[in-house]
Amino acid sequence: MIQMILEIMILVVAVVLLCALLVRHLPWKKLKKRWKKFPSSSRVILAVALALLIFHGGISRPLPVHFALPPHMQTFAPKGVTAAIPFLKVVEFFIKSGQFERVEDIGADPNEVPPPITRGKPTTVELSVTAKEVIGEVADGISFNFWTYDGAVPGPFMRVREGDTVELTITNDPTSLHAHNIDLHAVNGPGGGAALSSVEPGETKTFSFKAMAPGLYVYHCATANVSTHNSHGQYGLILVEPEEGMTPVDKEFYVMQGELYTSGGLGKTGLVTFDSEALLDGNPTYVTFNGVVEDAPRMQAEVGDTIRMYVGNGGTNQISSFHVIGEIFDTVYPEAALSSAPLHDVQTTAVLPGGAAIVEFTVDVPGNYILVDHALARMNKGAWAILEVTGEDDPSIYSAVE
Ligand SMILES: [Cu+2]
Repeated sequence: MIQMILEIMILVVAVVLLCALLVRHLPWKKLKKRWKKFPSSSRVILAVALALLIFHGGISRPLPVHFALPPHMQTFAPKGVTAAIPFLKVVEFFIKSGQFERVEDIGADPNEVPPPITRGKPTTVELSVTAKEVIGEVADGISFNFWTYDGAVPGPFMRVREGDTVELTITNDPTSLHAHNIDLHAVNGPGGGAALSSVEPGETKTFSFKAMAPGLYVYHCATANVSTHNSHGQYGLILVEPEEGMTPVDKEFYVMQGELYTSGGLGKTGLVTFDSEALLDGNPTYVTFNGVVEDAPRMQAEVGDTIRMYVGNGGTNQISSFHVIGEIFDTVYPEAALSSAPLHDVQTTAVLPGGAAIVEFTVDVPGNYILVDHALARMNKGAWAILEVTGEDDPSIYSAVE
């Protein structure tokens, strides 16, 4: 957006200078005399020709493409809402940018998984989230205005049991500039909750739904333009445990892939702005696990640990080819379908935008295991995270040969 404003300013200055030059040097009196010598019919033809030329240019391409799109963007989403942030909201953001909370670590902690549910019957569970627009760093020195649930990307991991009634309260923080809501894929009902949960800044609403089917489900903001809200960081996972519960493991982790679309390209430092064209092109600047390019391992385990990863894809556009370098998944629940038969001995599993998978494996050898989207160029955009494993070596499984 800043780039666009600068370009318009440069254009205006250039036009003013050009006009000044014309006023100063063109022989206006001579031109006026010659114009009068034109027959009136020729004058009309010339005027119409010039008007057509200008008008045609105005319709087909009024401005160079790279800054023509956002302010005049036309897209075909419901109600014609475009992917660009409304201009007045952008201005409001820069006026009020001091009021946004600066979050030190915007990336959700992959260890923050609520404990397994031990009760044997359904109940009513009260959950709450706060939609909050904050400023955080996707990588060192690269800040972005994230739109979040509870100030982190992804939002909090929710855990309920099949048959539970969930009463979900959503508050939109008073500092927000935009309305938000929540659409949970675990909901049966129009909008997945979005229709009942749309909150203006400062507003709170509660709705309830019955968790009817076990599985691991994505939730996200579904306020128009949906992909704009989604790609600012508003997504998370809710686990609906089956009646019999999840089999016990030593470690559970919460990992969610997501995309960020920013102007100025990969590595541009400072407060970078949202790039709606890149979003529509499906070409993210950053692809991350849990919101940020990792600067230190966030997951630890011991040799022999059984590990379960709840893996989601907040999107907006790309399918994740989820793989852990140096491991084979003992068990995978494709598409997180807990009622279906799992797969065994899997190398890479697809995690669709707005979808999830559950993978389980045992770590046999110490060292660093890198989680990736195996569309490996995305590693250069940040799509990796490290599981650090300590413990006894086992040369019978993995060793150098002298
Ligand atoms: Cu939103």
